[in-house]
Amino acid sequence: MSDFDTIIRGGRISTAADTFHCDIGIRDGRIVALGEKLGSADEVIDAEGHWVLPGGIDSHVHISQPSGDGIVMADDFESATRSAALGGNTTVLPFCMQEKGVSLREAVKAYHAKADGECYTDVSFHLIISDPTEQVLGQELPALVDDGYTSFKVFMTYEGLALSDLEMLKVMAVAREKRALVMVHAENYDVIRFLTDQLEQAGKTAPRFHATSRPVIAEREATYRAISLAELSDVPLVVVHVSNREAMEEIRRAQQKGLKIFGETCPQYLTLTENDLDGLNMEGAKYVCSPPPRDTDSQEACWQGLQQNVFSVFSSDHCPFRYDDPQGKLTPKGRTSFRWVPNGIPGVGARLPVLFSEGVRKGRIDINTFVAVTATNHARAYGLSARKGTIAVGMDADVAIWNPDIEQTLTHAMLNDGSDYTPYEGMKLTGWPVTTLVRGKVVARNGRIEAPKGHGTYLKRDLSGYV
Ligand code: DUC
Ligand code: ZN
Ligand code: ZN
Repeated sequence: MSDFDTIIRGGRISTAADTFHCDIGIRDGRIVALGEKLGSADEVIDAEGHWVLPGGIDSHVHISQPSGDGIVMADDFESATRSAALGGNTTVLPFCMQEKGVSLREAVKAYHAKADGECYTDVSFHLIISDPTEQVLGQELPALVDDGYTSFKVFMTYEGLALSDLEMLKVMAVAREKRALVMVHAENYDVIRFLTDQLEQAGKTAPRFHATSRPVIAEREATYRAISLAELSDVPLVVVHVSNREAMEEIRRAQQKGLKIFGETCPQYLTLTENDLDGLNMEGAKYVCSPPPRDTDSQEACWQGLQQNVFSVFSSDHCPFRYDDPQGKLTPKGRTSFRWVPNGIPGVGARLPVLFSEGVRKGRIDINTFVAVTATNHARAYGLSARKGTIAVGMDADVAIWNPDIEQTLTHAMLNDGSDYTPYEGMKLTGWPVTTLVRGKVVARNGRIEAPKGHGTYLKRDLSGYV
């Protein structure tokens, strides 16, 4: 009988803290040994010349989320977690969205039904609170936190989702009581509504004006307000998908005051600008997401946020719609104004290669920061660090093995998601995750899926390490 089920031999391992060379011994899905020249195994994976990292945890993805009015998301759980695994991820955290008038419990039940048996990576769900009724706040939400749904997102914009300040305070009061973690989409709804109407009246309806309708001021103001409400409520807060310097500086200021305010940024804010929304005809719709990509100074600020620990997590905000599809971005229902273009872009498969290449290989961040912002900090923030997010004895064997030197041009075909484009098409990338193991099983290798769908399981979470 072999000593281990699997040995990953001879790789260069990096965690959020250290880099060292050794073998990894895996049994029953967990790391049981780190050492030199470990004995025998049923499968030995040669990692000589490769970098061995904790599998990515993408804590901000949208999968099979109801998107309203004839619009359909491009990914279900099978295709999204397939792309995630091919891109070096081992866990994703999508949002289970409550629609107005629907109970949270019902929403959670429906979402589990979509995910069960469909996943290649492990999954867990945040909640989106859109209808904070007395029943939701008093009964359902507290019970769901006890059941392992320990984080929830609130929106300050979008019809059907935006909460008033009063409603946000009520949600935060539950979070304080239950020690749950609140995430916020911070953009000023009234500013966006006002500017959208004005732009349309002036005939300015092209995708580019999506960015004009959601200026930095709208994000900065809402960020400041959300932080203020969190301070008043005495709760930690994650400001998600931060796109620019002013919002980043609001978060830094709060952190310097000693508040538990955390920041997240995403690949689109490091690599795209609002000029990408300028494509011919409706091509710019491919880049419509919210907040929108900004300018090169904003990109620089987002890099600084990662370098200086203002942002602790780097997520994809994968929110996929097909482009050339009546249910997607291109003139939904024949409507041509940017107002109707579904907000969101795909990125779950591209997130890690883009940051590895643009960040680590170009010398903007070191490999330990890469691991922290793509895996370890996500596990800590969202109550998974007892099992996930690092390479250590006793942890789940969630591992991505990288060829750090391979040079490729990114194409949508490499990502294997349900969309029909990637906003990162044509990027020259150095480094790629060649093998991904989820709880010790090879799920993706050399661009192919090897595990059956359903290997990925649902994770009940502990309370956040940030609370
Ligand atoms: N917010 C998200 O979190 N994702 C996609 C679109 C949006 O507005
Ligand atoms: Zn959002
Ligand atoms: Zn999102």
